[in-house]
Amino acid sequence: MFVTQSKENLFSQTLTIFVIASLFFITFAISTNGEEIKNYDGKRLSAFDRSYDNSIGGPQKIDINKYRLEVEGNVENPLSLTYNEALSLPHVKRVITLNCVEGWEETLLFEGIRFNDIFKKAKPGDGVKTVVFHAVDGYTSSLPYEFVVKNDLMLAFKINGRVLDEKRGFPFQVVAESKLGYKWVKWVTKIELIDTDYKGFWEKRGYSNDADLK
Ligand SMILES: Nc1nc2c(c(=O)[nH]1)N[C@H]1C(S)=C(S)[C@@H](COP(=O)(O)O)O[C@H]1N2
Ligand SMILES: [Mo]
Repeated sequence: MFVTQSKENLFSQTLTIFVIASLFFITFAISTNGEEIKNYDGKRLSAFDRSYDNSIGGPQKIDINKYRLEVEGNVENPLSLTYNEALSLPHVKRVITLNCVEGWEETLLFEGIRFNDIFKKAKPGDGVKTVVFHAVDGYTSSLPYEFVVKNDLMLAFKINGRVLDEKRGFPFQVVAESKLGYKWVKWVTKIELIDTDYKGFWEKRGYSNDADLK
């Protein structure tokens, strides 16, 4: 009976309960992937979860074990990186605002890898003019190579401290800082470097290929 237990027994019981509770807590913290960051650098961030979705095919499921980030086109060293290989590149964090042509905007803390680090590995050839992004839903868009290099753009894998999900573009979203939302390709599978201009999904349908914010 409990009342007749020795002090040692009580102590080991308490310790066992404490250890089990801690394990539960750690498992929970890992599975929820940490608390969402709500404020950063004195800036109030928009929410990670939203009800609306304006992507051409809706949320996309990607099997991360089969996933490869391909880098090809006019490059000396074509790449086919696993998720972990891509994440082994240095990480950067920035608060950036996305503006959609529909009129809404959101300010989020993006964490990602730098295109310049990817390019360093792939070794683009002379004459590369455009970076084309291909996505799992068949969507494409592009940015001028010089623009990506000079602005040190990133390919994000986290928003507000949380790993991207099926809606947010897991595993990677292009963070096309200072360009309209349709350049921010989600569910990226391939980065293609070409020597010509390119028109993506919305650009072919009449949206400006510059996509500069007005
Ligand atoms: N693969 C893919 N990426 C996409 C789209 C899409 O339909 N498919 N829509 C674009 C448009 S129009 C906008 S405004 C942004 C929205 O990104 P968000 O989910 O980060 O707000 O995603 C862009 N990236
Ligand atoms: Mo958009």
